[in-house]
Amino acid sequence: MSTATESVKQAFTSMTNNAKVADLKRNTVEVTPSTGMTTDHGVFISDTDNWLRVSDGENHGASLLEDQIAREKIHRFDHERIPERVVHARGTGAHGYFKVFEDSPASKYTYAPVLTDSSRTTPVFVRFSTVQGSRGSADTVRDVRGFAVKMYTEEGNWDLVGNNIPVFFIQDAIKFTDIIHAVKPEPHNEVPQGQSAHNNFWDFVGLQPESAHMVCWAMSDRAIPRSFRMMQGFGVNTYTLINSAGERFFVKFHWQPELGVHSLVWDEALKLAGQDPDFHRKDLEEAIVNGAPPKWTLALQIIPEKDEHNFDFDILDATKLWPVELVPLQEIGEMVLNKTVDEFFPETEQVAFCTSHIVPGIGFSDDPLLQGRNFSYFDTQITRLGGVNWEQLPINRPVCPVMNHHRDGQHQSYIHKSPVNYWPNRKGAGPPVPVEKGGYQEQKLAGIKQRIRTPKFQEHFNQAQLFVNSLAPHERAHMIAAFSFELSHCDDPVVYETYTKLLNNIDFDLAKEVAANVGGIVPDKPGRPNNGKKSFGLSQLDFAPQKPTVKSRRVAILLADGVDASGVLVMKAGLKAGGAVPYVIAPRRGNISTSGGGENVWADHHFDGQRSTMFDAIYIPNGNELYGKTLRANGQLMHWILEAFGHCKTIAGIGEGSKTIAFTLSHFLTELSFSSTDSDKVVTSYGVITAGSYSLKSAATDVLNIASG
Ligand code: HDD
Repeated sequence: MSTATESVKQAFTSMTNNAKVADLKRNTVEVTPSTGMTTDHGVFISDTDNWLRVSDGENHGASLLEDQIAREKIHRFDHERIPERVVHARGTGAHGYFKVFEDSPASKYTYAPVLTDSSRTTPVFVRFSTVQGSRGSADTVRDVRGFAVKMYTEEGNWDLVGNNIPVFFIQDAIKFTDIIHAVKPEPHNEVPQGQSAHNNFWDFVGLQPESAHMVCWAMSDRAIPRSFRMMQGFGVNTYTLINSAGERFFVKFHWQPELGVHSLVWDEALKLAGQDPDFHRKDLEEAIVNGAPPKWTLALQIIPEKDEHNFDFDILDATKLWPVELVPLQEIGEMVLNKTVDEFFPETEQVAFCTSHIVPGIGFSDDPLLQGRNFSYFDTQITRLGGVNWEQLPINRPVCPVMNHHRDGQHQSYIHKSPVNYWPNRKGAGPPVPVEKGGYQEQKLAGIKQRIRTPKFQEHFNQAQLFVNSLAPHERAHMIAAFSFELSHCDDPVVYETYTKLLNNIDFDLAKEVAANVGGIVPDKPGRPNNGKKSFGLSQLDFAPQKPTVKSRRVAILLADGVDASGVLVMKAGLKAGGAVPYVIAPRRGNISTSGGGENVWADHHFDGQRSTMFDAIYIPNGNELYGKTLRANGQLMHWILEAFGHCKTIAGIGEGSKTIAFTLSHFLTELSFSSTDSDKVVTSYGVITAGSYSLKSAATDVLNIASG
């Protein structure tokens, strides 16, 4: 998919001044053609194609087990796979950096240099993921997206292991096994893959109303992002910060994408899952390689410790967000992802995050979900990465020194030069010794041991209403469609009836519509009154990019023999200048003849090799009369136009191109009239407003400006 050459990629990579990337070089193997092939123990191999066997030269005899070369090759292959992550198995990652703004207010709240020192550039590795599916599942399924950030700070690694949704399904980590068992493929037949649309998930969430708020987010457009680059990230849990005066604050972390928040529409997501299951993975790589590195602002929500109980929800409850009207966002720095990995397995697969990895100046809260997470992440890596030394793996090791008395274990790769491996020891002050001010000091403990949930943890619908009330009409329509799709896939009436009943506690009209669609019991009165509240930042429309841009947007230029070459070249150059990624698509891949006998145009793909779903916009240039006729006789091209129109994408054309667009749309959508069939005019179309339409409209304007310029 990538259009950039390897050399561009390398040039870009070498621009990256990144301490972690430099550290990884210690383990990076430069594979050169002149290097002879060896076994793992370093002996040269002269034949890797034929197993050593008994033969008289004419006939094959038995293959010999003594062939170390053959045995080693098969051994190594037999053990290539490791257990996939028990959740978030499907994902992709990239390197980058985090930098604090010069006017960051963070030092009021924390002494952590990573959040306060604007002279630092902290290397990061970020892994985005889906939750439910296996390692090979499709990218565009309806699911929560993981947003895990590892910051390699000078004080140790800080892992902010978040999602693209600010709340979670459960309040207490002890329920994690249940929610994950319920959402994962069902145990008797391992169905479905990459979906929550099945009995067990809806059965569980119907009986566990604390999930109501998060379920609404998961049924919203947030769960089908256009790109990892166009979604927010949230630490979700409540952490704490401590400043140099010893004052403590509760904090929530937010990543705000520079490109705004955009989603696919469901039909696109479904189709892409088949047409290009790696759509998001490739999108991230393509943007970085083409010089459009994604960027996020890190913002904090801060609550002083003394105000902990001043809210009508519990600020330690991960099923609740902190409305920005009550706790404003404070921007403190930005993160840029500007380097792709060199090899997927040692970097993206072996990277391991732990919520328990925090650095001095940052602390935990008593959030019961976070407390349980702090146990789980370290633990799971022991199985996944084969032992306790997984933090020594190149991608996981800190860029600052690591020194302690932990020893041995499987895959120990450090050699410690010391006669003692315990503390205290007769060497007295000999290293390593505990230091005066280390991490993990700012813990507050109170209370009596009990298995309880406090009263505020027992209110589950207020914020679900807040979310639903805040959606734009089209977002609400998408949500109704999503609930209806999912519950239609549940064939047990107990399941869909229970859930539609629960929905009535959130929104009467929503519940009525969904129940009618899926065969639930249509309610005749609301389950509880609507609180009528809304909050900023819950609708995606609140995240329009500050500067609309076509940067990194994929544009398909559709054409055929007889096209006007200059029109294509000008548009391509214009799009590239704007940072967009144009592809030429024609009835066949290869040279396409142009009108007037000019130079041929190279088509990157044929009409059936790609689909409109893979692009943000389509453009059809002008050409000669025969060209126009050819276009208008091509059913596949018409499908491109109609599908793109249905997904509310920018469609632009000039001359025969615009005629073709107008012909197609007015032919198939007879109730719409397109006045402009004038061959000098540019025709564009946007369908009904849907998620993402803001950016697409802006993109349209930009495309047209570029085209007309
Ligand atoms: Fe988790 C992975 C995010 C609750 C247990 N989780 C994992 C990843 C992300 C999250 C992004 C993938 C990390 C990667 O890319 O390697 N998890 C969350 C968020 C949660 C959350 C935002 C709620 C606030 N998780 C959660 C709970 C538990 C876990 C309550 C267990 C008690 N999560 C895990 C895990 C995983 C994991 C089993 C699987 C792979 C891994 O950790 O490294 O330990």
